[in-house]
Amino acid sequence: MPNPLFDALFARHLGADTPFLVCPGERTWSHDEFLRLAARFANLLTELGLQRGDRLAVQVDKSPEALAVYAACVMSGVVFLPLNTGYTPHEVEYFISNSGARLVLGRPQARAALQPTCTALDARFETLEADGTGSFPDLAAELPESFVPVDRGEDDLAALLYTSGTTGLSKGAMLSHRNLLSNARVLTETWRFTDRDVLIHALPIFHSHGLFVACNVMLLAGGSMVFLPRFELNSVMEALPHATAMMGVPTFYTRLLDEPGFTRELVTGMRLFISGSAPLLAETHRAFEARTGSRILERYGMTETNMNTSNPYDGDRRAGTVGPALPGVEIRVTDPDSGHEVPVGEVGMIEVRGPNVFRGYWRMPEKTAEELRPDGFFITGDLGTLAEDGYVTIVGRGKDLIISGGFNIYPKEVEEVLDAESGVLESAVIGAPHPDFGESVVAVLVPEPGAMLDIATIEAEIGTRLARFKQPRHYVILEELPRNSMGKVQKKLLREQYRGIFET
Ligand code: MCA
Ligand code: AMP
Repeated sequence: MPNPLFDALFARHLGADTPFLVCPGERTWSHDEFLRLAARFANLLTELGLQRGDRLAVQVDKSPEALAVYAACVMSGVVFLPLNTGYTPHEVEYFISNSGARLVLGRPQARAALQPTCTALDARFETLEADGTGSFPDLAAELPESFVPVDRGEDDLAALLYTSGTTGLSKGAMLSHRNLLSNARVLTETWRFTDRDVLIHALPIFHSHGLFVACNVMLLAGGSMVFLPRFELNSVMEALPHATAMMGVPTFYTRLLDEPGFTRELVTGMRLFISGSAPLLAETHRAFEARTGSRILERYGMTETNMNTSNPYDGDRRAGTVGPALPGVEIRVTDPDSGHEVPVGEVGMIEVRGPNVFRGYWRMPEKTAEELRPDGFFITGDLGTLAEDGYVTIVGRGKDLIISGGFNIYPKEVEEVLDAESGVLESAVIGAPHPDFGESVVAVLVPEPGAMLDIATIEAEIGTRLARFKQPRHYVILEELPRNSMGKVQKKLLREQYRGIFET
């Protein structure tokens, strides 16, 4: 019976003694060991009554076991819904309820906060710890290590990844087997991954970048990954001499460049450094080449579309651009008002079409219709140009979005929480350049007449509602917000005024 992702990514590794996940200081998992664990988990999902198409929400630390849950979902036809480990229980409740998850897998310390929601929504809660123990693996301990994969079609959902929007409301991007597999195939080929590759994996596995771009490509290529719990400079430095490739957000590269021990000699075995999820400054690109002799390969993607463009493997990896469309992917740049294509070289809205483009937002047909055109083009919200030779340059965002260290923050969501604070009349949240995270969050607050705002109290209170990465790192108090003649807050002015706030 067909199951496109299982057939392409996993079936070929059954019984293979080849290394898959190298966990420094712990152990190396072979492909076969990994698949046997995934099969036990798949058996458990079935035993717990989850059926094809049911959602499994997962908020756990990165570990081989956590990745095996993804594999188990593919095998059993369950839709995998990974969640940022930084989200507060308050944020997670929305995802459980919106997705209608049947099972929630969390860290043990989350049980007290999430169990009432799970009970109310008829979802089961089980645990998985960073070291791979927990109630979920316990329940799977005695189950068979083989599993007949459930029949799935190309258009069936494999994953639901939530992404925020300018309205502050998170939307579940529905990703099909076709979406994920077509992209994994194209990337493996474009970036020349083979079973001889060893990828440094220091990204989280709750986003497309660390999960699909990295893991699906390596499963398809048959190589191994140095699987690190997070980006920790020393561990990455230790891994570099044993690896051939790394995928990262720009912060990875600026942190490496800040380390004097990061030298050309350390990376002689590395054939490829890939960057994405946020803009890589041209100066970082040049400094990296000067230090290592390697040109970082920058690519561009989104949760809804997987990867869209990539600088070439051979040929010109142009600093400040994200390269041409990947094979099979179409890019056009349009006038945001009319929707008509703009002339070559002119700035407009980047639109994308191809087998990589998602199937729409979970149970939000009106949101889907706003962003997915009837001809299949997805309106990315990114502004850019398309050169004569097909290279895309992103010049800004039409959407009000801050990207901090590769994590997206929609100002509206933060403003809503700040506006609810006592004494706050209104707020405006903006991004300012940050030396480590690329951009970071600044909150401009206007107090109610006569109110004295205590920032420490506000920080403590919003900490229970917003993940740490979304919380402002600088506060400004103003008597009023700058507005244009239509009454709209002029964020551009605020961004200009506070752009130096994080400079060292
Ligand atoms: C951690 N913190 C952050 C971030 N990460 N704050 C803002 N932005 C962040 N990205 C918080 C911590 O909670 C901590 O809080 C403080 O900042 C300092 O933490 P630090 O130890 O410096 O951070 P870290 O653990 O080293 O993490 C930084 C990181 C990490 C390595 C850049 O955020 C990361 O791995 N980012 C990758 C994100 C990613 O995979 N994005 C892909 C999205 P406190 O101040 O309380 O101590 S997928 C996507 O965008 C599309 C599909 C694409 O194109 O790829
Ligand atoms: P997400 O919603 O987390 O998938 O983030 C997708 C957004 O990240 C895109 O719409 C872009 O704004 C941004 N992005 C991803 N890759 C790049 C890149 N190489 N350069 C600039 N922005 C990028």
